[in-house]
Amino acid sequence: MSASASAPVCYLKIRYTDRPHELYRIDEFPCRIGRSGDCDITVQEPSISSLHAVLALTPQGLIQVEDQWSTNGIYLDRRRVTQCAVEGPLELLFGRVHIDIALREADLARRPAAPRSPSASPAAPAPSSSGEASEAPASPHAVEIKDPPARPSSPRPRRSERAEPPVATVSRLAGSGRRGIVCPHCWHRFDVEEFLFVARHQSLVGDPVLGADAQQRFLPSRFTPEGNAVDAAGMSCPDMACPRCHLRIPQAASEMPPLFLSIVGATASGKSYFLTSMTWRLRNTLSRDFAINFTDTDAVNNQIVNDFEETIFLQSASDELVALQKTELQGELYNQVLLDGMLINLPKPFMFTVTPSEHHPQYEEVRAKMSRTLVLYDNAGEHFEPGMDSVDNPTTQHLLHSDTIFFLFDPTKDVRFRARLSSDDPQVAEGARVQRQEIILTEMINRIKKYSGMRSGVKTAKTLVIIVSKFDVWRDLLDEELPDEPWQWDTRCNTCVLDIHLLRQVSYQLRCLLETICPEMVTTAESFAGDVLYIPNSALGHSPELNPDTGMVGIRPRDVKPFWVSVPMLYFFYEKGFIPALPASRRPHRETVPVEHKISGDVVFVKIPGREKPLQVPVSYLGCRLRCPGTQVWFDMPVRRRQQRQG
Ligand SMILES: Nc1nc2c(ncn2[C@@H]2O[C@H](COP(=O)(O)OP(=O)(O)OP(=O)(O)O)[C@@H](O)[C@H]2O)c(=O)[nH]1
Ligand SMILES: [Mg+2]
Ligand SMILES: [Zn+2]
Repeated sequence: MSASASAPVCYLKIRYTDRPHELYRIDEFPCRIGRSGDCDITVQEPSISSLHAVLALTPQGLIQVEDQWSTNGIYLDRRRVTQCAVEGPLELLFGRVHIDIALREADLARRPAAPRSPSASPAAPAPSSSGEASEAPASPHAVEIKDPPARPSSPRPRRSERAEPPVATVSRLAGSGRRGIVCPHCWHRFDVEEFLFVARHQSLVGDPVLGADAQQRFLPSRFTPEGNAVDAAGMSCPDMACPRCHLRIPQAASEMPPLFLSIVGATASGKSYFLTSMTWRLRNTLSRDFAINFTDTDAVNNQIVNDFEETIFLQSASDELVALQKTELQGELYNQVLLDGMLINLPKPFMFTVTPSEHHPQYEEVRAKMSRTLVLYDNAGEHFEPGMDSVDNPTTQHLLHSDTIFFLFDPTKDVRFRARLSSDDPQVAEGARVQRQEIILTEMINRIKKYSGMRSGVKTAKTLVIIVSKFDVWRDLLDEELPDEPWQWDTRCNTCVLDIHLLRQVSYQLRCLLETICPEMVTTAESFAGDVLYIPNSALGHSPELNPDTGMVGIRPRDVKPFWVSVPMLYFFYEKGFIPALPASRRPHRETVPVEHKISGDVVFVKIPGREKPLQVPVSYLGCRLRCPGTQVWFDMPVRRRQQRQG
């Protein structure tokens, strides 16, 4: 993609002390800078983290440098910064490497050539705050900076300045070619050789990041024949940890690339019940119906969700009222670590190992692709509220790494839905809590945009699934008979195939319903993602009841009948190519009417006979067979052409 004349551009100079400077012209954002060969700009220097920083665009179009939880940080004027805008020329220190960034190439050429030591006395005034500094390369400040004796003297950088390579344009394919390990706790990206090991000898306790009681973490120099590290007391240590947050990463998670998935929604929208019912169902159906094994990567990490599953599905007193606790804002669901002198709460991820079963029809071909660690996060709804995102509480940063987001929209929290419902569910009772859920969605979008530098007007490549929860309460509003399982056995595959045509058709019906009742949800979702799927869902299949003893709502385990609870995840697996779809030839026969259509941007205008106004259908439904919500006639959408996505 080439930049237009008005597109934001900046220039970046790496002032190495021992080799020629490098100069880059950057017109693609976000631009990743780090030691890893996967970064857009690779800086081969030990003090640089594998992914150290990104240059991102703010929604206002400003270029911003953002630290990516690097170990040695970014310094501006000797102060550690997590982000700073590139408004004028900036002279930064990434670990021990001097990196200058400016909006104009000419501004970089004027920077003082002498390298500075990170331990130097006060640095020159920041160019961004003092125009003169950037104009005066021979300023006293530049002279004042002393090189450590071992460092090369100033002529060398000058030579290298002359030997500078021609300006390179950094171009990058969005999301392509990433390697390395991503920590499921702090999302730090690192190379496999950076893994720390967890000391096992009892005497080796006290860790600077995890506290005095934690076993020490160490970079090993000796290994056992099995590949375990050997700690200072000579013990064999199999457990590995992240070099940044020091939290333990199960071995399977280090071997199988992660698939991050975020569950988002307002408080009490049903996220925890959904997660619990979904994982329980997946354990039971995936192997039987789709030849996929779905197991805990590590029982310790998944203990909370396992306990939840037991509460609802393995309860001995199945007639007693039980309830899952509300997701806490702090406490046992979070790991507290000391990073950069700050106590930070990181949400505990749930990790599942997904592998094809040996009887999978294409076992050999798909084994590598399908062996993945599914990493899920269950936040408290409050974490998604505006203003709840902070440096010391980066609890929703997984959003950046997830390529699919499940957003739970709860109709019982919407007054307009409530007005159409006649249910005795306590959640729709007069006075029960209501919430504007598009604000949560907007905040989520803003966070993703802010941290990833997504340009305004560009849609994300992430898939957004709007899960409309508590279907048991609003079932009558959807004019559609739904089968319990939208998948069928396929004798050729010897597994089930997902009825993707039904899912798209139901998604369209549901979209029409939401567009009528709460159009802002549809507009907000579709302004962010080109691929939005709407799925009805009920984690419980029936309403909770008020427990007179506690005054809280609870459920009786024997009544729980989840509905379509595994469907969003099956769709996710289908999108990843893990499970097959029902062939179009096996769709049920429908009498369709011929329609005229016109594609305009991301909308298809479909002229239906007997309807005055054309239907406006998103292009993501190209190739689908849909039912017109008003006339109830079936029609075929034009066939999908290649669509461009970005983000
Ligand atoms: N009718 C009905 N109610 C449900 C269903 N699933 C969950 N609920 C109710 O929704 C309420 C909130 O569910 P949670 O899963 O705790 O909500 P949450 O989104 O995790 O909330 P936070 O943890 O506060 O963010 C509970 O009182 C449940 O009884 C469902 O399928 N149908
Ligand atoms: Mg919860
Ligand atoms: Zn980490």
